[in-house]
Amino acid sequence: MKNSLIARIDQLKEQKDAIILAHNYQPGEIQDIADHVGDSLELARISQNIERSTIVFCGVHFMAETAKILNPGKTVLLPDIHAGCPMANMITAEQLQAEKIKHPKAVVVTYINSTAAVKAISDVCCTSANGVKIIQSIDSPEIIFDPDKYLGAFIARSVPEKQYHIWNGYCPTHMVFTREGISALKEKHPDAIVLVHPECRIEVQEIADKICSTSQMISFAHNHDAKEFIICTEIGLLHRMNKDNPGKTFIPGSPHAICPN
Ligand code: CIZ
Repeated sequence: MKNSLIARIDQLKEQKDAIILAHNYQPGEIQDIADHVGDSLELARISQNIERSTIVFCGVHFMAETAKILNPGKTVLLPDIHAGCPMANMITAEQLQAEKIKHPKAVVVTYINSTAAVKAISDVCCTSANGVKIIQSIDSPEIIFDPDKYLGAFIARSVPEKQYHIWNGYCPTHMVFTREGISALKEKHPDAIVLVHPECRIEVQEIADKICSTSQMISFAHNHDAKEFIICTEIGLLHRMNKDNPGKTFIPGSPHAICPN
């Protein structure tokens, strides 16, 4: 049954001149049928070099929207139109406009987990993989960062010479990781390296061995000698980590870290 479904998907891809992109947070079986798997920055870059006329984007709304912004001439399909990102909906363009009026000299840096309307009135857009570099490249001493307060806090700690106005948004899925939960796992697996996504609470960031985006977690774990890793991000990422690293063990920081969207 599964094999015939996969064959049918492959056939449809040819017929419709389509390619499938899947985010690192997708379930394993979706990652396995995708032509490319990656984080939002990698997939945005890949989307610009695609020869096919249709992109099927297995991710949440803002990711497919980004692919469409970068490829206005292509058809971008989001298989589930209700796959939104709760964090992206935590700030509206009107709210950001009001923030800009309050801090007229600040440069607005918006996390890619945001709507196109919010991006349109921002100065720069960043991802969790390049947020620190983006802020370091900005001359202005004053930054409005939105919508994620935890990524904002991580960036502010990494580039402390600037003054920040950080929006109060967050990712509900990353809230399931707690200091107690990770400490208990660390007791069971004392040699494990703790990799924490910057969307996690500050108390969890504080006990990380390394704070990094999904793509950075993948390369860090691949290149590190350790055999065990505790992974604090959406559970879909473990599929790729397990596949790429036979002989290493990846322990979810919480079994509940499943994005409902
Ligand atoms: O940039 C992305 O794709 C997101 C949402 C997280 C990450 O760290 O990859």
